Amino acid sequence: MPINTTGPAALASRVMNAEAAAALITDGMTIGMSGFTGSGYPKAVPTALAQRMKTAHERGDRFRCRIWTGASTGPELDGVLAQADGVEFRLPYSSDPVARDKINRGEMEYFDMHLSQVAPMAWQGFLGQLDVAVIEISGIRADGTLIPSSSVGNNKTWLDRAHGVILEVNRWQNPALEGIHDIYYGTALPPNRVPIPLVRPDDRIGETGFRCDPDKIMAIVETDMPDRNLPFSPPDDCALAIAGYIVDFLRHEVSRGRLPSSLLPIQSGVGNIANAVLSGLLGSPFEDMTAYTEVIQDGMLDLLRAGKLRMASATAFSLSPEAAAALNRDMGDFRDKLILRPQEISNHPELIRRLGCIAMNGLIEADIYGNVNSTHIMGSRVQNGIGGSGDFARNGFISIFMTPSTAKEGRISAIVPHVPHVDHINQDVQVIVTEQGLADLRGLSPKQRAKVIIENNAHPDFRAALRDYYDRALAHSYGLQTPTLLHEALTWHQRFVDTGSMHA
Ligand code: 0RQ
Repeated sequence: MPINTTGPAALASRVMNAEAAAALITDGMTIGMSGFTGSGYPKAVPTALAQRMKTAHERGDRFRCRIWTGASTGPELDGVLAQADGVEFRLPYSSDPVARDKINRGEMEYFDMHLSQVAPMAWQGFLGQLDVAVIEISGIRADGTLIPSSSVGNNKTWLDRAHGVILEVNRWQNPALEGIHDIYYGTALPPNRVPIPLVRPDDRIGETGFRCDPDKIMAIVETDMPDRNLPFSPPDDCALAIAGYIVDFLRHEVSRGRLPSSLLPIQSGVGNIANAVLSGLLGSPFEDMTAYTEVIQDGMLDLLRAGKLRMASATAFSLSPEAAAALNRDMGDFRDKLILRPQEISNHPELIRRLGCIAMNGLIEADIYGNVNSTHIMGSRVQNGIGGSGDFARNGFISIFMTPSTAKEGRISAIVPHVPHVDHINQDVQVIVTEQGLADLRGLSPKQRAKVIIENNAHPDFRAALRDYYDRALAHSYGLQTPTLLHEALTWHQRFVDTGSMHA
C-alpha cells in the first residue's frame, strides 16, 4: 500500500534508515517512545539502537538510556533494549520477560505508575527533561500533522515535550486508521485546568492527528513491520466460570435497577480471563453496550461484530495476530465504531467517574479484607505493573477484580490473610470473582468481608486454613476492626518460599 508522506517538502531531506536515526541518540538520554501493549511501538529504531548499545558495551563504553512509553510494547523495543542492557530506567509499565528479569535482579530501575498520570506528571516537570521522542505513525499529511498508528498512548505529550523527534512511518498500518483517533489538546496545568468536555463514550472532542513542530523532526524512517501481540488461549473452564459469575452479577444489577439494560461503559483489563468475560457478554441479554477502556481486545471486536457493543473507546488495540489481521481486512466496517484517544483521556479519573465505567481487572492475590495485589509476587518480585487498573478501580461505578483461586498448580492460594504488597486498597474493591464464586463486598465491614471472601472466593483446599487464621485473629488481634495476626499473616508467603507450597 502506498505510504502517506505528503508532508512538507522540507521533511524529505530527513528521511533516513534506522541505523542513521539511532545514531542521533547518545548515552544517558531520556527517550519517549510510542507503544501501548503490542501496538504502535517503533520497531526499527529501537532495534538499531540496541545494536549500537551492544557495540558500545563491547568496546567498554557506557550506553544506557531512560525509556518512557505508553505502556508495555513489543520484543523489538523492550525486548531488544533489555537484552542489550541498554535501559537504565523504565516507566510506566512493562510486561517484557527479559526486562522483568533485569528489574527483579536489580539491574534496571522501574517506576511503575498509574497510566493516567504519566502525561500530567511529564507536564508538571516531575519526571525530568525529555530529549528525544521516537514515535510510530501511519502517515504525514500535507499540513504537517501526523496520522497516528494503532496506539495513541502518550505520543502527543512526547511530541510536545521532546527536544527532538524521530518518526517511524509504518506502511504495515492500515490507511483506514486515519480518522479514528481523537487527540484532545485542551489539557492544561492547574490553576488553568478546565473540565474535559466529554460526557458520552462516543463523544469526539479533539483532532484526528498530532501537531508536531517540523523543526523538531530529526529523522523519518520508513518501515513495514507488523505489530506483535500475544495470541489468546481459548477460555478454559476456570475463565468461563468467572465470566459466568460476572454476567450473572450484571444481570442481577440490571434487575435491581442499579444498572441500565445496556449496562454502563465497560472497561476490561488485560489477559485471557478479561477476554473470556467479553466472550461471556456475547451470550448475555445486554444490548447496545459501550466500552470506555484502555485496550480493544479480540472479544470487543466480536461484540461489535455481533451488534451487542455499539462502540468502543480506548487508547490502543491489543489484538491477537489473527484478530489484528481481521481488523486490518475489515477496518472499513469498524472505523465508525472505534475511537483511540491519548491515555490521559482514556484513563482520566474525571471521565471514568462521570461515565460510570464498570471496571474489570485481573489480580495476583487478594486478602480476606479485600485489599488487592496486582503487581508483586511474594511481595517483592514485580510481574507487570499497576497499568490502568488503579485509574479504573478507584473511579469506576463498580470495581470488579477477577482471578483463578489458586496459582502454580494449586500450590498457592490467591486468597491470603494479608497481601504483602497493596495496589488497590479495600475501599477501591467492590467485587472479587474466582471460579469458586463471587464476593459482593459493597457496604460490608472488614469482618463481614472476610467471611464472604473466604466462603465465596477461596479454593476449598485453603478454606479451612483461612477460617482457622481468621478465628485465631478474632481471639488474639490487637484490635477487632480488622483482625490481624501480624507475624502469621506474612508467614503464608514465607511458607511458599521455604517449601514451594502454601499448604500447611
Ligand atoms: O506466572 O507466567 O511464571 O506462570 O503470575 O499470571 O495467571 O498468567 O495471569 O495473565 O491474567 O495476569 C494480575 C498479572 C494477571 C495482570 C495480572 C503468576 C502466574 C504467572 C501471571 P508464570 P496469569 P494474567 C488495564 C489493566 C495489572 C495491570 C492491569 C496484570 C503470572 O492482570 O498485569 O490490571 N494486572 N491492567 O503463575 C504467585 C499468586 C499468583 C502468581 C499469578 N497468587 N502467587 N504467582 N501468579 N497469581 C490494562 C493495562 O494496563 C494495559
